[in-house]
Amino acid sequence: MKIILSLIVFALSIASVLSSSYVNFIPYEKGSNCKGGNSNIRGVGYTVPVESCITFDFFRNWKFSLSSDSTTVKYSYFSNGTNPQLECSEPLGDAVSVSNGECIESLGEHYFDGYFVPKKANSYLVTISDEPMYSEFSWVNSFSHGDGCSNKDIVFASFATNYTAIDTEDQEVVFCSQYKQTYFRYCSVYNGMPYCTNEIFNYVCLTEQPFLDSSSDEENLGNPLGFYKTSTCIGDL
Ligand SMILES: *[C@@H]1O[C@H](CO)[C@@H](O)[C@H](O)[C@H]1NC(C)=O
Ligand SMILES: CC(=O)N[C@H]1CO[C@H](CO)[C@@H](O)[C@@H]1O
Repeated sequence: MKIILSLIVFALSIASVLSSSYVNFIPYEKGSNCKGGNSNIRGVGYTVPVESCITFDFFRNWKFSLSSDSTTVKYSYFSNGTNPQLECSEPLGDAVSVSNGECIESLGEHYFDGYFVPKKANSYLVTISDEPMYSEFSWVNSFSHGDGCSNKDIVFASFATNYTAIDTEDQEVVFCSQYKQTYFRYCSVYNGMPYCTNEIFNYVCLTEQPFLDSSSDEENLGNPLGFYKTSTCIGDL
């Protein structure tokens, strides 16, 4: 009975997330003031449904909420110390407020996707939309919920424009081939000789742990309702 009840609650919390809008952070070259069109769109961006509590790792959590006139989104950072859980009740620090069409110089102290931090800082054009928005010709790493992996079911996405350098010890860039496949290119030094390797990095609709608003009961259910991850290239390459 308890399981059935929490399944219902879980389904409801998903339904409320899916009906909401998205806030998108489109990455621009630092100093461009988010102007200059496609040639200044560069780096790592993010798309999140508003009215959601999200996490990648259950350590660093964010909550997003939309103003009643749908022009502003506030987000706060939450952390439960070393205890992994999805929890958005006591924010650390002040909420950040961003408006549709605004160009912001940083996301605040923390990146939403700690696994994928760009080497170079970006400015971000904030947009609020009914569907997730990505820059064209980007690699998109999206998490969705539902049957299959529809664009409408996305509960979080990070994306990167072609040849974005990632902040790791190795020289690492992500790029899209002409066949729309994602690659990571690693460059390093071996026996004094520099060398690079390309590794394909495509995932289509893989099962993934749920990571949106849920009680600990729901977390314990694992993945009963179909959360998926897709990493792929988009745009007319
Ligand atoms: C991405 O960049 C790489 C390296 O410069 C290039 O070979 C490739 O064609 C680019 N992909 C697209 C879709 O432009
Ligand atoms: C450090 C910290 O605040 N830990 C809390 C995380 O959440 C659990 C469950 O609510 C609490 O018991 C911990 O005290």
